[in-house]
Formats: sequence, structure tokens, C-alpha cells
Amino acid sequence: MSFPLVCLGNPLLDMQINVDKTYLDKYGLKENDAILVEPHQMPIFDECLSNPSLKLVAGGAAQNTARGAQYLLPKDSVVYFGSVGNDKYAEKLIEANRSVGLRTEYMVQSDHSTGKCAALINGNNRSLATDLGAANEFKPEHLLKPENWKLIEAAKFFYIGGFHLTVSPEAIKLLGEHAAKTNKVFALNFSAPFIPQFFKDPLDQVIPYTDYVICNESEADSYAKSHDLDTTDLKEIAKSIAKLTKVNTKRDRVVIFTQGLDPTLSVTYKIEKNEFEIKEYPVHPLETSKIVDTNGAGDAFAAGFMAGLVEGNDLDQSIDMGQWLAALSIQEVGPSYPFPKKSYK
Ligand code: 26A
Repeated sequence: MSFPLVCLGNPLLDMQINVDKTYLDKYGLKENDAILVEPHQMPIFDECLSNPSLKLVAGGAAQNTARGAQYLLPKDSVVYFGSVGNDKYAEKLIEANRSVGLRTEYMVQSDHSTGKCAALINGNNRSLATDLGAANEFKPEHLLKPENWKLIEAAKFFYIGGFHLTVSPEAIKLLGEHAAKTNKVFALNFSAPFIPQFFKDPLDQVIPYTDYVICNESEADSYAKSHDLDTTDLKEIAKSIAKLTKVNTKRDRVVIFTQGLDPTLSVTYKIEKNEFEIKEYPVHPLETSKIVDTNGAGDAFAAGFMAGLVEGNDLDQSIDMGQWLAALSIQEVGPSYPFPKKSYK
């Protein structure tokens, strides 16, 4: 049995509630952001638990992508690695993964509880505040266990949540080196503006392994600022990322920026010709009244996109699959996908 796609990230349970701007202001949170909680923000979780609008949903950015890709692909296509506690929250995550047939290979911590993310919904915005808990304890040794390394050797595609740069850059490098050495596809999502801002060094160490870089416009902007690019032009930012040093020169690097309702941008740096290919893709129109919440929209895009690559589709079609799945996911509560299953055609 071989699973073509391996994903790595921080498994979290999302505690999703509706809030207003005053609530976000009270904790110094932006309307659309993702952060690691500081001690003064810890009361948010108890406040979530006692909020009547509370919905507990499986989260963790790369795990959402893994679930979404398996949702679209044939049985036994995706494996997800991350670290959880031995508790009810982990059971809930395993259950959600099982519902789409995602293979879950968690490292289980006996002395930490499963990570949680307060997903604070304010209209079409979402502010994410995370307490990583057990997710923060992931170690590369888990990947090196013979039964897990076998899965990695059998895989052909890797998808890494940039959020994991806060946990184990070593684990990411291990997969990156393997992918480069064996000419397999390695994709990285920047995940949040704080990653290029505060985890610049580990990010810079991992980018050389990437064949695909996926992020949204505010993460691209944060990258430009932290790397002194001196531009806010998204095409220019994408070009400089696309042209960065690359370990595996058998594949061109493709940089993909989503921009909410604005067109998705792709910039490919063609190594042999030393030129860029720039494309734009309008998003799938969706009436605003159909939007339930935007938590997980970017993860769903990445899921559809990765599923497209695994199926052997070209860039245009894979991006279209990403946009299609993102539009489905924002019509569900949290980072979820509709049942009965819809299939992309
Ligand atoms: C390290 N941090 C902050 C995080 C996250 C995260 N996933 C991994 N690491 N902060 C928020 N998320 C997840 O992002 C999804 C939406 O894109 C949330 O759990 C949510 O499901």
C-alpha cells in the first residue's frame, strides 16, 4: 500500500465562536490573523468553552489540507504526521480524519494535552489564537521510525504547514532533503504573517527545498517586509521567492499567492530558460450569502491544489481544484468539507 501524499503539521482542535470587534480588541487581536497565544490571552479558551455559539471542529492548518486532499483523492492517498495528547480532543481529530479516510500517524504525548485553536469568527473574518500543547512536542525521530519512514519513502509528494516551523524545522528539513534527493515534490505553505516575520531564519533554511510555495497576500507582504524587498507588488514578491536558491534543480519553483476574492497569482521561475511565467486565475464566484465562515479557506485551497498535483494535473487545473474546494469549504462550519461528497469535474 502506498500513500502518494505525506503532510506534516500541528494537529489542533478548533474552538470556534462568534465574536465582535470589541472582544478581539480586549485581547489585542487583529480581525484576520493567526497567532500563538501569550499568557494574558489564555482565558480566551475558557471563554470559548462557555460561549453558546461554540463549535468544536478538527483544525490544524496542514491537517485540514490533508483531510481535504484525501476527501478528493482515491482511498489510501494521504498520510498526516503531527503530535497530540492522549485525550478526548485527539479522539475527535482522529474521528474527523477517519471520516474522509485520512491515515493519521500521530506522535502521542503522555504529559501534554492536544493543542487547541480559538477560531474567533467576526463576519467573514477569522482570528486564530493557538495554544500548541502537545503539537509543540513533535520530533523528527517520529518520522525516522522504520514504519513511518517506509511511508515517506513510498510517497511522491510532501506538503508542509509553515506553522510547523515554530515546532520542528529539523523535521521539515529531513523531508525536504529526502524530497530533493529523490526528485519528489515538496510544497510549503507560509501559513501566517508571523512566520516570515518571526521565523525568518528557519523559513529561509527550508525554502531551498521547495518546489511549490503557497501563501496569501498578507503572508506575501510580511515576507517582503522581513526580507527588505522594498516592494508591495505581489508579482515582484513572488518573483523573488521563485528565484531563490533551489536544491533540486530538476523542478522549477512555482509560487502561488491567493488573495481572497481577488485572482490567484502564480509565478514560475523556469530555471533552464532563466525566465518567469506569470499567470492569474479569477476565483470561483460565490454569493456572499452562502459564506458560513472563512476558517480553513486557505487550507482547502492547498488541499484541492495538492490533490490536483497528485492526480497528475497541470498547474492551471490544480489551481482551479484549489479554488473549487476553497469555495466548498467556506460554505461549511470551520475547516470542513461537505457530505455527501462532491466531486470535482
Ligand atoms: C502554530 N500555529 C499558530 C498554528 C495554527 C494553526 N495550525 C497550526 N499551527 N494556528 C491556527 N491554525 C489552524 O489554522 C486553521 C485555519 O487555517 C487552525 O487550527 C485552523 O483550523
